Amino acid sequence: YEQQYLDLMARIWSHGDERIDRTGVGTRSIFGTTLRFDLSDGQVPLLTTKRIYWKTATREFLWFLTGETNIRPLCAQGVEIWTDWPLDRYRRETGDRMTREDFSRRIVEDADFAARWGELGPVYGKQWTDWPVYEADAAAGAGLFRRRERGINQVAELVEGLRRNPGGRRHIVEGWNVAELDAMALPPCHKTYQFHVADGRLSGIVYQRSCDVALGLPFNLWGGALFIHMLAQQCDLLPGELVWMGGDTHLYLNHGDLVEAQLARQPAGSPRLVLGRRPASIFDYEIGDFTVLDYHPQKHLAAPVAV
Ligand code: THF
Repeated sequence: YEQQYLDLMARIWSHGDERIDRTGVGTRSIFGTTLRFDLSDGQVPLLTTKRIYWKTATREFLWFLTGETNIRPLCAQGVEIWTDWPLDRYRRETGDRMTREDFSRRIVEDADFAARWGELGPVYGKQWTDWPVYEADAAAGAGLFRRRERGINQVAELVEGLRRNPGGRRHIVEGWNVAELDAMALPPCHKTYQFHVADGRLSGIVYQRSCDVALGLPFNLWGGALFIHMLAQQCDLLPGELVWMGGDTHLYLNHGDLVEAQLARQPAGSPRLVLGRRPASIFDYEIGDFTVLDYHPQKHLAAPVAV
């Protein structure tokens, strides 16, 4: 299964179109790619050619499900994969060169500081669990609308929908709220999830408009697989297949050392995910509920993240 990832990496590195991207780092990019992974029997697309911090990726995913959009709960758990964007904004707006370690510590220790500087805007968690709804407000006058107190919980509705009407073609969770993109620190990358039930098995598509193949994709594949495994458990289905589709699928030019080192390695083993209990709802999973068996990765390969 992992060979697909390595082949994608090799193809981008040798044939990708080179351009200077939004971050100024530069990428090689191809457009429109598909990967498929069998998730039956607990299989997961967890890379073995470098260590993937799957607990970090799981904590991020559980954070999405809480609806939270502040990095504070992540920093409090030692998860720093979102810290660079708020830190960048803090440095630009204050001129202060605070280190990442100090910034993260301050976010955890000082609630007011976190409220002021740790917010990413209405990103994944907000759209997934509280997509805004506007209602006509007759009291305020004709043509006036008011934001309803509770938005739409797409994830709760997804679980409901899969249980009630497994054959449906509308099992979708959407992150791309066009009206709110400007308020987000970053518009969603893995923007659309669609699910499908056939023969008692739950499959899912992740559509990702922009993909950092070296750093992001291993996390995004894990997230997609995790979502399917959790939903299958909640809906009394078996996990089927994960289909990953990428729009702009790229390697950053400063990831060359990682690409060469990783392409020189051979995948080995088939890790499996075990869910230790069945929580009352999709929102009640905890980090201790997830165990990965047979994971013996080669050593971690570090690479800088483009902000
Ligand atoms: N922006 C860019 N340039 N790349 C991304 O992967 C990315 N994301 C999210 C939003 N914007 C992005 C953030 N997710 C890492 C992993 C996921 C991220 C961001 C960074 C990362 O640095 N991973 C390292 C270290 C992990 C750790 O320290 O625990 C790794 O080697 O895996 C993609 O959704």
